Amino acid sequence: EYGITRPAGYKVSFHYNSQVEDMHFGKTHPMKPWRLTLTKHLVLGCGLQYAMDTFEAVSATKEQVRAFHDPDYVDFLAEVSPGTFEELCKMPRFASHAPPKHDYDAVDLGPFNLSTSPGADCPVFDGMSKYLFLYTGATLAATNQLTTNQSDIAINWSGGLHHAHRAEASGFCYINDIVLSIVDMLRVYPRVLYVDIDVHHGDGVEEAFQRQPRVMTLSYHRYGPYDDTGHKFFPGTGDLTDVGLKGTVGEHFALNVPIPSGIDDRQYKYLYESITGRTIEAFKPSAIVLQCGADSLGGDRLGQFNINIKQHGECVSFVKNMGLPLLLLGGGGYTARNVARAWCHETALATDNVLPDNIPMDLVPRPEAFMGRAHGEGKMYPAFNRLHVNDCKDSDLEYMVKRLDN
Ligand code: TV1
Ligand code: CA
Ligand code: ZN
Repeated sequence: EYGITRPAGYKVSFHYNSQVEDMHFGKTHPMKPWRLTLTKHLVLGCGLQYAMDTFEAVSATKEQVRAFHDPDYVDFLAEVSPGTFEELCKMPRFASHAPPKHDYDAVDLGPFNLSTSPGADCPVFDGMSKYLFLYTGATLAATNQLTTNQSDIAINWSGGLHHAHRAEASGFCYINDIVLSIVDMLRVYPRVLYVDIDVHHGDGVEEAFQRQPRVMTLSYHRYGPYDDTGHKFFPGTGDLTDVGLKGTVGEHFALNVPIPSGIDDRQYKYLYESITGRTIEAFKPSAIVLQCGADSLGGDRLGQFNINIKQHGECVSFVKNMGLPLLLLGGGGYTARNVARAWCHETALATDNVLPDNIPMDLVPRPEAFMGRAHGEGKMYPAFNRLHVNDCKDSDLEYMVKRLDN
């Protein structure tokens, strides 16, 4: 309908299973799987399915998940539900994974950082096992398309859960599908570059490969105090000095770009293109995995950057232009309509299509709108749509590029 065509000379595959959409982390939890429904409808509404091979994902197996995760953790994830949680917690082999209890803790945490308390980052919810093994299955199918040369770019917007550890859920992430994908890629590719544009630090992926010189991890993220509470922006790691595990062969195969709040398109482009460009030159990856977390967009409910969809998409185009096998994954993204617009636009970029203008690229209200002028009537934007004050100094960004350039 919009003149969508298949890309010339290369193949793109799209991996998804609609069953992930029906899940609820909890009433007020910011992670909304239905953002994937919006994304799917926008992708299909634009006709992008005609530009790629679409695959219905099947669940990963426990054995596949054990390629990175602890076997007890995998069994727990496969069996847990709100109804079985308490009983499982009492079983000795799971109870041994419980954290020490403090009565000042805001939420009760069970084994593996899982919880049924309402405010938990990683709640146990109905259908959780299905959800976890499905998004992982989609990432592994996408990976298989690349490693068998059946696709040049493979996409799974339901994946990209970068905080999960070997035996611990963290920050809305339970199974680290990214680590599982890269472990599988290492069978066929000599070197894999992981780039992470989610507003949070890709700590789980970095940690998993901290001793592995064949995997370079590069994360751009908000870093520093969250606000005036003194708390650090989650997860609080990923400083400039964090370059992989010292004294191992993995040292210097991790890079971190800690960024203050409010970074704009121009500044982000400068950082991203100079640092990613030089990293690719130096590391010479055989394949690239890009975690496209959409919480780095302006107006995100949790994020604190001011970048627009156009620049977010240019991060995708930049690595795509390297012409290497490319895995595109989702991740964070908490203002659902913007997540869908960004990932649909990036599906179009991956397939060399241009979308009609009625998918807005500018999410961030202009400063004058924020001041209540441009939109007349003195109307204020709702709190979650407010621009963040830009604390990024160009001179500091230049300093970071120089420091990382070695
Ligand atoms: C339940 C209900 C959980 C409301 C969590 C925001 C909630 C948050 C909630 C929340 C929230 C975080 C912390 C918790 C430090 C921890 C997918 C002990 C309104 C990849 C994960 C952010 C980001 C975790 C994941 C963070 C990703 N922020 N309301 N929780 N405390 N956790 O700060 O990188 O995007 O916020
Ligand atoms: Ca990041
Ligand atoms: Zn995030």
